[in-house]
Amino acid sequence: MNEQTERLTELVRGAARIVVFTGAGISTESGIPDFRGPNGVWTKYNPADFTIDRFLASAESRRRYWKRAAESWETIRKARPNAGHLAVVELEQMGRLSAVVTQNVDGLHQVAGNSPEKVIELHGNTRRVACLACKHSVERETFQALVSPEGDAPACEQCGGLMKPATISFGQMLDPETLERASAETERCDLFLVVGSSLVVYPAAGYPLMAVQRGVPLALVNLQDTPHDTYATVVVRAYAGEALPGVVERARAGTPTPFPLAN
Ligand code: CNA
Repeated sequence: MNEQTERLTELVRGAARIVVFTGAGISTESGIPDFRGPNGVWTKYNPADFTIDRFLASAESRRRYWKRAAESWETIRKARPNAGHLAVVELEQMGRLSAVVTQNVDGLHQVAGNSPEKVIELHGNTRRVACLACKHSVERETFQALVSPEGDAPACEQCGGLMKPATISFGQMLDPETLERASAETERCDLFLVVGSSLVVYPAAGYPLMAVQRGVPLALVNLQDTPHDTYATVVVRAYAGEALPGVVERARAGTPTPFPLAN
């Protein structure tokens, strides 16, 4: 264990209300590519093809969207949680996790075993498909099977509207209630732990800064530099799945019993 990992262990040991804030980096070890890492999605695709305007533009652009979506869905549905996700579950079992605030849409925190009510999904969840007009939603697994190989997707069975994976595309509004829940958890946490995020996508990247403004320690576990590194109490430059399990284990070993939370 290096010095930074030791410091992170101490912070976890001394915290009772941890917010774990995750990005695509926590899921790369499960085989889901991130956006901005060296093998990220943006090395192959143009972000402009992923905007809501592009989706709404024409039947042809929606066919292209669904053809690409079929590929990424295959990766996500087969992915299993990795040691990083499991370490976050262990934090919950220790009674120290207030919330997971995630930018991820893969649902792997819940698959790993975190309680669904602890997971705040800022950018939605791709395991469901929802109508853009009436919000009626169905399981992605069932819906994807109805999309033709050419990318023609069925309309909403309730109102005939356009169906799209229940994620926030670029240019789409984030859900105010979800943002509010993430703010409330950030306001009451005593450690803000970022795992696998480039911290360049806003408003999400504003939460760690909100914690810093309150004087709460900010810890980062990330392979690359981020714009928030200078505000962090600890920066661990490592694979999440390699660093986190040891940190959580050692924090647990050094603590007699979890103290009660004022939930
Ligand atoms: P990003 O911008 O792609 O950044 C990922 C960061 O994680 C990079 O700085 C990497 O260096 C770092 N990283 C990669 N692998 C690891 C690892 N194993 N351990 C530690 N660090 C690692 O992703 P962000 O989440 O910051 O960007 C926000 C976007 C990406 C959100 O809108 C997400 O919805 C979107 N996204 C989500 C997924 C998913 O759900 N798994 C996948 C790809 C993109």
